Amino acid sequence: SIEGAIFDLDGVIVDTAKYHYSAWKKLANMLGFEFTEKDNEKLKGVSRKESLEILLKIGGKENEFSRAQREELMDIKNNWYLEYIVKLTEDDILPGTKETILTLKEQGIKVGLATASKNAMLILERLKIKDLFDAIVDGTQISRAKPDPEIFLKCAQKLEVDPKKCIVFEDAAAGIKAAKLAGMFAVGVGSLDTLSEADIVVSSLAQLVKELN
Ligand code: G16
Ligand code: MG
Repeated sequence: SIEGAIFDLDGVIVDTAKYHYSAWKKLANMLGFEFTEKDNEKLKGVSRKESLEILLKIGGKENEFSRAQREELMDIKNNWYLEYIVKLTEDDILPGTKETILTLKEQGIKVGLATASKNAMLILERLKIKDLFDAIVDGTQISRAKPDPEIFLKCAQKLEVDPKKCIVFEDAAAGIKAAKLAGMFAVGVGSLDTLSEADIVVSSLAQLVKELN
């Protein structure tokens, strides 16, 4: 039986994925190449550093920048991203999110958040949902990015729940892989094309809530 539920942030609870995409696209254009929505799937759930590496490879510029320049490029992208993030409000919480979390809690299930984002605390403050979680693991607390299972195992540990008794809600292929490697039940939130490794796929948490009622 399930004793813990772990949520991804970007793309599951709030659609910051579109802001990440806009900011990365702007960076690619600044560097002189195109970056499509399809390219962007590869960046979902992946750390900022890894995302830049993937982006540079897409533009054929993987050998062009020093470590210091790469840090600078990541800062530029993050500042563009933050321009969107500071404008977030409670209205940006995706439909079905609170209902899903509260339903789980009513059943005595502990609820955690596992996000690769280093901006997570700012986002949670803007959305005013920090207190909903019994445990939070963000990008500042892990050393290996998804698809490594580290982040989910750490979250289960904080929740004091056996990883095998955890269910994960994820929108990224890398996150589904990480959840499966952690021995958890993986719910893909999005489309079956990109999330075929998940145990089940729902189009959104709102759809999940509808199906449960
Ligand atoms: C999120 C996004 C990724 C992003 C990563 C790092 O992870 O899905 O696309 O690259 O965070 O974000 P930041 O640049 O804010 O540190 P998740 O795990 O919440 O989907
Ligand atoms: Mg995500």
